[in-house]
Amino acid sequence: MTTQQQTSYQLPELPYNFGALVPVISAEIMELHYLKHHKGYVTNLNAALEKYHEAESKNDMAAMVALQSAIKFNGGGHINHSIFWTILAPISQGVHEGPQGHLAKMIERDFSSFDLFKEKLSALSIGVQGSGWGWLGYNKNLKRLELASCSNQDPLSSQGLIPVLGIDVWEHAYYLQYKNVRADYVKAIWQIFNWRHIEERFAKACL
Ligand code: MN3
Repeated sequence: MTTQQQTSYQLPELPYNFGALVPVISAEIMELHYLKHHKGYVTNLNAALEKYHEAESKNDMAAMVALQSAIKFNGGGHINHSIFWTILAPISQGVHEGPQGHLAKMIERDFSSFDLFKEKLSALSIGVQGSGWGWLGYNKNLKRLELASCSNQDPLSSQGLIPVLGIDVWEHAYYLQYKNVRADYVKAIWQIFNWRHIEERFAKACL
C-alpha cells in the first residue's frame, strides 16, 4: 500500500474503546466495523484518489469519470463513519436523554415532537432497502431539519443536506448481534446517541 503515505485521508481515532457501547453494540461488531470496514473505505479512497490524480495529470477524462464511483463509495463511507463514531457514546456517559436547546426546539418545530421525530427516523432507517443510512439533516436554504435515507455509502451532501445524525443500517453494523432484525438494532441505538455532540454538529450546520 504505497498509496497510503502520499495521501491525506486517515482512519480517525475512535473516541472510546471497542467494548464501550455494550450492550447496544458488541465489541466484536465495533472492532470489525472500525478496523475492517471503515479502514477499508479509507484505503480504497486513497488508492482511487491517487489513480484519479494520475489520470488528471494525463488529461485522461475517461479514466477520471470511471474512478468517480469508487471515490463516491469509499469517500462516502469515510465521511459517514467518521460522523457515526462521534455521535455515539457509552451509556455511562449519560448524554442520552435527548436534545436540548436550539436543536430540541427545531425538532419540535419541524417534526411536532421528539417522539414523532424518533418514530419517523426509525421507520425510515428500518425501511432502507439493502444497505444504506437513515439521516437527520439540516437544509440550509430552507433553514429546517429534514429526514432522508441514502443508499450504499452515498453521503447526505448528495441530497443537499448537512448531516446532523445518521444511523448505519448496513448489515455489518448489527448482524453479528441482532441477526436479521434491523428494527431491534435501530430501536436500541437511541440509548447511545451522544446528544451533546449532535447538538454541536447542528450548531455548526446552522452557521
Ligand atoms: Mn458501516
